Amino acid sequence: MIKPDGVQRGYMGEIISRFEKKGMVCKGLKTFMTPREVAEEHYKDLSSKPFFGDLCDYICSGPVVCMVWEGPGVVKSARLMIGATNPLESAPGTIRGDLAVEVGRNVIHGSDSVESAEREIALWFGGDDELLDYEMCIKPWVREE
Ligand code: IDP
Ligand code: MG
Repeated sequence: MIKPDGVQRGYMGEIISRFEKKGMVCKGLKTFMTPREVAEEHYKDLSSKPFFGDLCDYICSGPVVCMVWEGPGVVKSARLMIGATNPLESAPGTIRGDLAVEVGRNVIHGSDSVESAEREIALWFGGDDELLDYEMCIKPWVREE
């Protein structure tokens, strides 16, 4: 998910392009103004942290872009492309390493496990009618199988 700072800074195209170029397939994408309850549910594991309130304010402060990307090992691969939580520790070449300087303005969220991805897709998307089932015509040039 591209966070509100990523949208406001004009990085939608840049970020989407990185996943496209990698060879991942976009199975869902939408802009969304996040209701407070959705932000709190999304980050419920962090509800005891001192920054929880500011984090939910941040996520609700403007439109986000929710995305579902498919590919081999996509959760781990996307997390590597996104970089460390603190952009000052994210490697150059990663999204956060290249585009951000503060942990509270780190431009993108990525699911940290397949289970989290399933939970988050169910939370942010309104069911299967918002997700696509298709193949890219370039698939044989990206995937060996
Ligand atoms: P992640 O986004 O890399 O998975 P998490 O630990 O799950 O990192 O934290 C979720 C989000 O909460 C981070 O992306 C960041 O925006 C925010 N956050 C995490 N740690 C801090 C902190 O120490 N101060 C302020 N915000 C934080
Ligand atoms: Mg996380």
